Amino acid sequence: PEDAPWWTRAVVYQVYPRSFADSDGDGIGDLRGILGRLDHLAELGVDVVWLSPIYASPQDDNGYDISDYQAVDPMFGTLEDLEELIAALHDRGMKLVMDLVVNHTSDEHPWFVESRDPDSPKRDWYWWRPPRAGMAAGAPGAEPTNWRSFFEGPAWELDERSGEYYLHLFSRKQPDLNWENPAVRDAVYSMMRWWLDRGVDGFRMDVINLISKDIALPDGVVTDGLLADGSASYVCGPRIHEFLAEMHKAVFAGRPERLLTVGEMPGVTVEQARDFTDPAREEVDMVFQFEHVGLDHGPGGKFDVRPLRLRDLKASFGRWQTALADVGWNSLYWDNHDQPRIVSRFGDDGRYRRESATMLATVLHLHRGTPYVYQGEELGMTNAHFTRFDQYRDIETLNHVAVAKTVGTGSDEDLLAGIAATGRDNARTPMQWDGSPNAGFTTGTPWISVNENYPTVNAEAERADPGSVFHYYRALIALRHDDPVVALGDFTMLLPDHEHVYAFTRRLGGVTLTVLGNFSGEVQETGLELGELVLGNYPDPAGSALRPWEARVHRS
Ligand code: ISL
Repeated sequence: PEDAPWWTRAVVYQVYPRSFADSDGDGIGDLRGILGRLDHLAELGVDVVWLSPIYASPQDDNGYDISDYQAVDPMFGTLEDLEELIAALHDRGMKLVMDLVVNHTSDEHPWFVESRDPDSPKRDWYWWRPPRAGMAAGAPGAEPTNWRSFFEGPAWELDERSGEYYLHLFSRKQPDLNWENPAVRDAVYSMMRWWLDRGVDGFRMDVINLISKDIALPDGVVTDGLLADGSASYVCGPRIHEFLAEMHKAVFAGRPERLLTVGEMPGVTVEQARDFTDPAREEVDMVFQFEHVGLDHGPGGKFDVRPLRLRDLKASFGRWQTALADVGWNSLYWDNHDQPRIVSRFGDDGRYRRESATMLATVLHLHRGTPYVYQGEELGMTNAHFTRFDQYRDIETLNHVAVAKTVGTGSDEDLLAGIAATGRDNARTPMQWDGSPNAGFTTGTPWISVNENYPTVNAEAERADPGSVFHYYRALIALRHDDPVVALGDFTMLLPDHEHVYAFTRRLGGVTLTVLGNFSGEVQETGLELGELVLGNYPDPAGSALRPWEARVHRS
């Protein structure tokens, strides 16, 4: 246990800068806003801050479209502000992990601007292709492949200048870089070294398992309409392990012990994740997988929501715990800037908001892996509960609405219900600091509405209340720091078929922790023999039955 990497005992906190704290009243969060709120992070006890993109960007996808990797967007501040933030975090014993978005750039990045010229040496830095054989550029279906973009419509955009198309798996303002070209890879690695030399402590790598494409660019199988899922050609593509191993050698070799790397990997399987995180292969420390956040998606995709079946969640998490037990490492998350709020999603954000938020936290944090807390999760912040289309800002949501309205099936009511349940803006409403106007987030007009529940759900109120979600998160984080069983114990699932109770043990050196979570608003009998209570979300201890949304950790 002593020689286990430091991040087995660490908890990471994600800051989405646009929505965290605004220091200058323009309605958008910024770096000086974060600097003013470091006491909150220190009090919570987190070890690492992961900062979503603050680089120069046209903000088509809130900064995940970068036009200069080595500049801070003026909207967020200056490079000096960032250096001050790094130093201030280090002074308090915390690390800073930056977002690395290198599957694509902005179409306004100088590399892409140059690449539009067919004769430029940068032409091959992106995926340029002529129209489909025998078809005129711009004709319906003339795109080089039939792939659908993640944000609706074809994954190819025609550029009139050359009459060729470029690939964009996300928005048309996010052209995909061509990782086949060694000059692209070198440019990325040297940019990464530049940041490490400035003191950053690692990277969260955006959709990093999409960087290697099948160069034959085959069509996908069409299921409806004209477009197809092309993911077989780019999810964990042919050279992905080679590229990540090469990156590790070029960027991290010789200095990895203080660093943390986490690869965001939609569609990654548990077998692949084990390889990616096998320390002997030197690729990444851990990955974000997506299985558990797809369990409530219906046949119509993420906006077609159905209730979670707890057995599916247990089967999924259980499989990941087992597969990465001896080799590799899990990351653990409920929320981030792309997911709805967990207390609204799998809990009860009304009567049992406090109980269900803390139960969900207990179950997640007691697994083996590195937990990630997304800003506001530690307050039990809820979904936005928007009721009108004009309240939404996210490109994925807005494109989905536009397509649904064109297709014209389904009512506005159903459409609004879908985006209210799973839209990404649920996680992007401003951080709720106190009960003052705009929740203390800004003195100006926030770029997206503040959740109406801020007078009761806010950091100031929760700091003053020992029974709050905030203080419960503090206790959970401290438990991981102090108890080697939480960090490194073996995992065994209990009651896998129980429909409402999540139960498991962690074991190390003769100590057993038993973790219980009631995923319902009714009393549930477990029939389990339990030891001394270490942590629980009800003030008074009870017997073997679990009260509504109760969570407990017992030691024996
Ligand atoms: O948000 C999603 C659910 O529909 C995913 O498809 C998401 O786009 C995917 O997880 C990749 O996310 C990352 O890359 C995107 C960016 O929009 C997300 O915010 C980022 O986390 C493109 O850079």
